[in-house]
Amino acid sequence: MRDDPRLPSSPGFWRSPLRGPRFTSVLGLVLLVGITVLFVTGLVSYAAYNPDLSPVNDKTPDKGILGFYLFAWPTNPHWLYRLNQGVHVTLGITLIPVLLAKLWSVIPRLFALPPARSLAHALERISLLLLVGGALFEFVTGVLNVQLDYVFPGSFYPLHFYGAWVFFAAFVAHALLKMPTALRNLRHLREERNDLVTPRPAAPTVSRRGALWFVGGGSLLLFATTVGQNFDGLLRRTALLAPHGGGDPGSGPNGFQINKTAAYAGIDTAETGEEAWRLVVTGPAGTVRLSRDQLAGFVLHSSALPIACVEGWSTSDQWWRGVRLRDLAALVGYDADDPPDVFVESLQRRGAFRSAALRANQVADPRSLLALYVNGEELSPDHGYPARIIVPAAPGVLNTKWVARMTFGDL
Ligand SMILES: Nc1nc2c(c(=O)[nH]1)N[C@H]1C(S)=C(S)[C@@H](COP(=O)(O)O)O[C@H]1N2
Ligand SMILES: [Mo]
Repeated sequence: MRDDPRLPSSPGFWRSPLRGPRFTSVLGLVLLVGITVLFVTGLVSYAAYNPDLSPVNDKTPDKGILGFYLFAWPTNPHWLYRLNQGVHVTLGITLIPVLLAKLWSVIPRLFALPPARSLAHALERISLLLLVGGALFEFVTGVLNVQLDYVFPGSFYPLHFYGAWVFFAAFVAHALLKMPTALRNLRHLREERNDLVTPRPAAPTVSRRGALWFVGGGSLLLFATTVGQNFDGLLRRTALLAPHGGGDPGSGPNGFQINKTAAYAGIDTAETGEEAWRLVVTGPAGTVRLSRDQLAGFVLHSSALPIACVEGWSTSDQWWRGVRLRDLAALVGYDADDPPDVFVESLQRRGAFRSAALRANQVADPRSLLALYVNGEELSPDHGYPARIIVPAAPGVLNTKWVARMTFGDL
């Protein structure tokens, strides 16, 4: 039965002469480096979201020791999140062909019988279940989120975060077990035979080198049609695979990428006019209500900062102009040099990202603004008119648009 080549449990069923230890080892070592970078940039990205600030940023209850590393996200350099998230998303997409080729190269082992030869072998196979399942889960949830297909139940953050820990634990175990073999396979000129080498090779349709070029070419193609979403102008239009890449963000001062439009967020122009809109700022000294004209009469400051979204797209630096967050803290009873956290709420009544909390170090940074203008013009409705938050090095999701209320005080 085991040797019936019509059954996938038989080694003779798998006939590609490409499979063998060296092919698998090359792909495995590429993934070892790539997935480690994905894991680190992913954890860093999660920290940037300030998930330990209640009540809003934390969408991952009971993360316990998995959140041990969380730190106060810095505001320098101002492109930090743009770089981190650009690397995370672009690299993740680029590695998809390598991952698929790696899984293909070892698929005979999925069907190998008996299911377990020993306790150690049984444990190894269970860890492979976590490894392969974890890899597929992380890549699928990541791609779905980047493509704005929010089909999974619940919020993306906890799913991708817990999944990453499960996947990476199995990944480390696997790398420790296999690395010596992988390195040996690459050093020796003549390949060792193992169970991946078919006993019944079919005629080759492509050389091994050709197959590696095919995988690498696939990766290069994905890279070239994704990376442009981190840049402006013509480069952005090369990002054919990115939902925020290929489109035209328009021209003029407000002509840069928009995530959710005012119409999508249900912002009614009747609520944003000079008569209707008031910013409500609260702190220990009381509550202040300000019209946009009053805000425009404050001392205004400029800072050049990008929008960098968790989904891996970003803009170059835009010139924002508005009131410093630290000055608003001073208005309601704090020392501008030592302000607290702030909880920011939008006019928006439905949908995600209507509110966010910022950490004291972000409020204190003199470049952090409640912006009224961008690139010398009024904010457009889609970029957050009458006023929006902009903070250096913060993920886009913390830059709340259509701000209505700011509550200062340690969270
Ligand atoms: N009120 C509100 N603010 C918001 C959002 C939103 O959906 N609603 N989206 C956030 C996200 S995820 C990003 S990336 C940025 C995008 O800003 P932009 O559309 O001006 O480029 O706005 C942030 N501010
Ligand atoms: Mo975003």
